[in-house]
Amino acid sequence: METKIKQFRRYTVTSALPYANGPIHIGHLAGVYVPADIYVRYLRLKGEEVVFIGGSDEHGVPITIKARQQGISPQEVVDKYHNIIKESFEEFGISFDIYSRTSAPIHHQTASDFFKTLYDKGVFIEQSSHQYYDEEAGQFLADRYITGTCPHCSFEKAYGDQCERCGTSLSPLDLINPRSALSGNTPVLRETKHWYLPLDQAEPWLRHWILEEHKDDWKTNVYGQCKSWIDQGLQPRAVTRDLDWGVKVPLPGTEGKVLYVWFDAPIGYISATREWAEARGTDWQPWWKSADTKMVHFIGKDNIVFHCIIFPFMLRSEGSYILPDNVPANEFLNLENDKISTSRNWAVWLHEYLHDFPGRQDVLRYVLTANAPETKDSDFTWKDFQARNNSELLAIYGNFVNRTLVLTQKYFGGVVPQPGDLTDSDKELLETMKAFPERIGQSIENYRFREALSELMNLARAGNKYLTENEPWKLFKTDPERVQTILYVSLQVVARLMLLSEPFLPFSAAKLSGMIRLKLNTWQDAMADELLPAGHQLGEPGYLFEKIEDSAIEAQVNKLLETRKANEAQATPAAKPQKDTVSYDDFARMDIRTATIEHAEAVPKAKKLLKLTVNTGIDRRTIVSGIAEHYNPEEIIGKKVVMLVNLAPREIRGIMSQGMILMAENNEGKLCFVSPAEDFHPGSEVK
Ligand code: B3M
Ligand code: ZN
Repeated sequence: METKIKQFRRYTVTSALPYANGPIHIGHLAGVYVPADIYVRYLRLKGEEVVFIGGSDEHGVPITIKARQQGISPQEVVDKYHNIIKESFEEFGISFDIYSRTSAPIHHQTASDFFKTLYDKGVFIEQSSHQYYDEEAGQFLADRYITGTCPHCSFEKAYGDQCERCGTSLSPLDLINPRSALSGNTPVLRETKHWYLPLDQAEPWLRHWILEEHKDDWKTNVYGQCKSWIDQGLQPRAVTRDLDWGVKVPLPGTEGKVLYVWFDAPIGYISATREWAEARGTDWQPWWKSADTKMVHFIGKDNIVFHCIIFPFMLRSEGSYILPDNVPANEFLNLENDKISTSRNWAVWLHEYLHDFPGRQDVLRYVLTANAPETKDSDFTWKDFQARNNSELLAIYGNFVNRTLVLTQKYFGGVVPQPGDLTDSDKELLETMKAFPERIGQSIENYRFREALSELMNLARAGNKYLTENEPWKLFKTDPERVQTILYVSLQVVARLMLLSEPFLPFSAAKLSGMIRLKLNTWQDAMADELLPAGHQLGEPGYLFEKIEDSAIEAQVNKLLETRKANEAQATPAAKPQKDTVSYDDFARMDIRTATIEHAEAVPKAKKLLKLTVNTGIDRRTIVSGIAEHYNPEEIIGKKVVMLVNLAPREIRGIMSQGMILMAENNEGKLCFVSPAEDFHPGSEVK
């Protein structure tokens, strides 16, 4: 629970800057942009001063790699995606005050100045070290320019900064068998100088600031991740790279060096605020430097360390900045029970959604909020999307509003009727309805958007139930006065729903505002007794939501099935063509037997080899096998295998190898034993 000891005068709300190397998908929306947008729309309605910052993150190695693959410049890559992203956010109603980009000159200036200030204050550790260099490409290999085998899980395509299979954060020197992503060559080590942020020195302060001061108001998933980072012990982190795409290091003699993308990107929030303030002719500094400003960073869980530890440490080291009050990071959204993945095209892309479901922004906003990964990963399915539209938005909210407006039109020409005496059920609804603004507001302020939305739906549900129980359509002939009261009461609920929906369903709220001819005012207005006075002329009733048919859902599900098929086809490599025919006699000359591995050990100085003792049923013999990168000696002792026993003996690394074990490659390129399905004794012939 947030304890309100502090009074804030303004809010600086940031949302993670998406990399401009691909479009936005529903995972980004559910994790970051929809909750951030609900939060700022609510604050604005409350009359708070808010700036909502967004922008594209246009530096970093993935962008330069994409440019190289496509044979275009990094600038062309980011121009393309920045525009797609910006437009789709706009159309989706993410109400940024500014959507900037880190290739903007004002950002280069701001980031460069920030670095220089820390440098002048002596914050950095300057250190030369050996880093991988590709001699053919003439380039140092930072982050994703280098791949190799993960030392933790043996995944062969781990990156220099992270293994995508086990998630471990890596440094290039950790990789086994490093390879340049540029040439495929084995890189060499070369000396280079870099600047490091001494995060190790931040530990006592972080323990106090996060683990004590924010113990109760930061989300448990965020707090837990921070605690585990701090407990593991923080290391100095290089904040520069040998690359030519990024913000140049502003020091003499540093040609070919830029700021690390994770150093410059969060400064992008500051640059964007400056750009926004300058355009309005106001001062940006209160938004970042006044103690009465509340700063909130909306991010996904993979960005926690950068926003809770590294960026705050940078801000604090600089000295004149405030720190975030909260970092309400979300977990991940899956799609149809599978991890969203750009490279596998397993995603619902925002620009495609907007194309396939025109005018249905609010449905997606609703589903992503109702099912938001707030405390744990959650799953988006098209079936659930359809059900939530048809049986919640349409059947509860839409139905209530529509029935109320249509009946008022029909019976009273669309004029709010004069109520008569109120029954207990009228009073009860009018009373309960007044508690909703406070309740929904509290949930939003505590970053519990799912809860807030479900409260909003409870109000719609209460209205719907009231209407169903009072059945004005049956009463009109006999008791039109009672109907006046019922519709008057229902209309008060409709107006309140309109106001309170704005943060969640801004398009529907605007539509409804037109239908009842009531402007969106402030959140506080929703607490008034009467929003639509008797005599007020309403507009034309219409539909807020429409049914989503099975065919629309099937089309989306089929699209995903196609993707899955394409991925599977790619994952199954085409088999090599068949070799020349051999005679039966040729085959019969090969003596293939079952055997058992009885002993295994590494061969000194040979990374790929294991020395095995196998029981062939005929004898016990030594075999040198090239499987050390696929199996540990301990795990294969006792293994039953198939082998060619009459292969001519051969000396390998001074060891006589007598035979060959048959292996096959699995889908991930791992060599695996070919073992008979049934149990057998050593020496049985394979025929
Ligand atoms: N571009 C990473 C991401 O999209 C990064 C966020 C930067 S926020 C300053 O996950
Ligand atoms: Zn790994």
